Amino acid sequence: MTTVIKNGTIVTADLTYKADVKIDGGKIIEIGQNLSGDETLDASGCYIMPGGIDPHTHLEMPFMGTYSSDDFESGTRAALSGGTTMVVDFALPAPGQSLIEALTMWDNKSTRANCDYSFHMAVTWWSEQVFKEMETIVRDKGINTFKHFMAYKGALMVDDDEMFASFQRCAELGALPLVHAENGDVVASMSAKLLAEGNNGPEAHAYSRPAEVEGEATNRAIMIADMAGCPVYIVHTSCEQAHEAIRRARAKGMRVYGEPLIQHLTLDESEYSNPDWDHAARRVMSPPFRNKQHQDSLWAGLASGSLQVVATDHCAFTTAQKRFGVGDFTKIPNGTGGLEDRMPMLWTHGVNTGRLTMNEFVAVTSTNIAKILNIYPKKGAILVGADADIVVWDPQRSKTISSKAQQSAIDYNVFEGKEVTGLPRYTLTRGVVAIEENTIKTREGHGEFVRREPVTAVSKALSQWKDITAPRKVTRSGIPPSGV
Ligand code: DUC
Ligand code: ZN
Ligand code: ZN
Ligand code: ZN
Repeated sequence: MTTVIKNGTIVTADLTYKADVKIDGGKIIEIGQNLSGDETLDASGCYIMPGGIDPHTHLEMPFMGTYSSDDFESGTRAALSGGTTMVVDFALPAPGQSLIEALTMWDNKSTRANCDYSFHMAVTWWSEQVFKEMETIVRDKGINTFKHFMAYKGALMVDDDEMFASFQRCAELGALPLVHAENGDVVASMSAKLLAEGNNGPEAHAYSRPAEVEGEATNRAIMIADMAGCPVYIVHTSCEQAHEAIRRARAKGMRVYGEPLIQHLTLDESEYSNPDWDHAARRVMSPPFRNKQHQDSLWAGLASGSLQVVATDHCAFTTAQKRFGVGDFTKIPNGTGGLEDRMPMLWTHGVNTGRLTMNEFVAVTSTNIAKILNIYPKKGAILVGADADIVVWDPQRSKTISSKAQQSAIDYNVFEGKEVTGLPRYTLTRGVVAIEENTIKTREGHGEFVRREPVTAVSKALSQWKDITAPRKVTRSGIPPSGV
């Protein structure tokens, strides 16, 4: 059976033009004028764009004594409802646990996905076993990214020697390291001090993680990647200090990528001074929301290309879960939702305000990350042969965001009450209509795992320390001056 999307305007990362799109067997088979097929979807007044890819989600993740509340079913339903057709989730081994074993756990959870998905593998500890398993993960399991936490001391955090070893292994395997860049030692020390001084509310979470701890760790991760000779991807870049480190490295010729979240772009630190404890705690995430100067820096980075991807770090906890931290902000589960709202919020605050062009919108929500993850043009493209992961975007459709109408399983929404203009008319996952305006037609289990092959063209280090594995022996001639 063929489907034709008619009367719309195709918008990709580099082109805008009027054409119909014909789909068969889950793929785009033709792009042209006056196409016909067995089924027609009307895109009059709409843009036909590659479905969004959210490269940063935590679905049903064990974390801080509980599990994040959206699983692969509700999470991917929320994604599709907002125009996102692929998610990349983090498989997280507990320290000491086999990477392969952790991946099996994530494989089992993901069978419920409504849209396609992939995984990043986290390196939360270091050993000969991890070194060996990384190769299996890349070669056999089709995963080309490894995540490192520089924060969450005593839990997920790796220190610099472990990170350096893992980055070198990534360079050998053609894998891309990802980094949660916050100085975990400083955060732990500041958290303890704040608590001891009686600052136990959610606002103290933000005080314990200022922009400096993120800037410092971002610089450190970039320098270590340079020594290891690999590119590096900084997740949830939230502040000017981190953005500045990324800009500087890119200007020097390094492959360094930065990923702001829709939350940091559109919500600011004043959320934490809300007198309602629940309101503030629901917005506790790491890094925390920042002030307007930081937000302006992130928007500028997306426009100029120094930051490449907008994600969500979707990690949703209910109010009841957030209340684990009453009396001690360090026990508030870190995380916010955003999967359903990323695309409408970015369109409203980016495209509708003139901060982003439509083509830049497609680049930062889909195409750039497809290229970085080495799945372009299967994903992230409107091209013959690409997967028909498509959003038919109606720039006139509006709504007020409300937890009452959301797909996410939690009982609130951090964007509650925000007006958005620009929403999907249709979302298609491999050619199947999953969303038709307000009608949800998602199919549990429709989602497939997307393999990602290693990238052979890894960055060559710019650092002076060119050959790390075999440092040159210093040979000297002559006799040292007497007395030395
Ligand atoms: N930050 C969060 O807020 N939640 C999940 C993990 C993270 O790094
Ligand atoms: Zn160590
Ligand atoms: Zn993180
Ligand atoms: Zn995360």
